[in-house]
Amino acid sequence: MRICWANTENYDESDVVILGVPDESKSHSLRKGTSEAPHKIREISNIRDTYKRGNETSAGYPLGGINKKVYDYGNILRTEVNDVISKIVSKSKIPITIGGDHSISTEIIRSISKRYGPISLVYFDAHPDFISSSSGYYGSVLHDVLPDIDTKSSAQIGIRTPEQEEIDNIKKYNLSVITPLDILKNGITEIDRTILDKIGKNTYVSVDMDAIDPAYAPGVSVPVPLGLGNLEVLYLLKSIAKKGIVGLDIMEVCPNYDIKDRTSHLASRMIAEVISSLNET
Ligand SMILES: [Mn+2]
Repeated sequence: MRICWANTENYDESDVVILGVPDESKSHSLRKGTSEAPHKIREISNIRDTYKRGNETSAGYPLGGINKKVYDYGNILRTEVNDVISKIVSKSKIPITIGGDHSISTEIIRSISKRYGPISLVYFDAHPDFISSSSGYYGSVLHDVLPDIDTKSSAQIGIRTPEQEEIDNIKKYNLSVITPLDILKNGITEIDRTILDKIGKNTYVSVDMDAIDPAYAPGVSVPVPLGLGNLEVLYLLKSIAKKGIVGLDIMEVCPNYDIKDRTSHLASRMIAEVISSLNET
């Protein structure tokens, strides 16, 4: 099943390529099931983000519509990530990857940096994923991609439950961190300006859905209260997309723990809104 935002069957003419990586082998979470997310998000998009009249089906687009050509590549294995992402970015197409556990982002970012050099990383997450005493899993993404990112022009957003080791690494590498309380205090427009001023030409955005408050996104593998509002995340995502991105991922949706599929539905609409904002790039 294709995501409802796909509007071409011709890979070569596509601007945006959606792909799923249904793999959670590098997760340590007690809550299993993120490998179900690529299927569930596509399914929900076809049920709740489309309207049917007789035999006609049409998608409920974001205001502004979608002018880019969107191709759904289907699902791939973790071991295929490097080859497939390299192929997509070699033609300057924008990959939008649905996980799976967050360590899949490590492999995507490595492939993307081979094409563009060290990238600006905007990392939405409740957790810094900056463990360095262990590697190659969903808690060590930041440390694992250090050679592939430009830390000066990168930022983490939504952080609220760092371990001491991660606090030390954030300081050591001078990584910018924006907490939910920073957004409450300074307002979304000022935070937006700060992020746009910081990021460089080649920006990759990684979204762990647990960045968002569990009230909006209960279906994640490691929920943490006191998170970002759904519209705060959306505002920043659309703004960054408008400036230009080299790729996006949406990770850690865990359908088994969701409430009436609201997290999958939110993920589907976030993908549509980001693609819509690319109209201006
Ligand atoms: Mn994460």
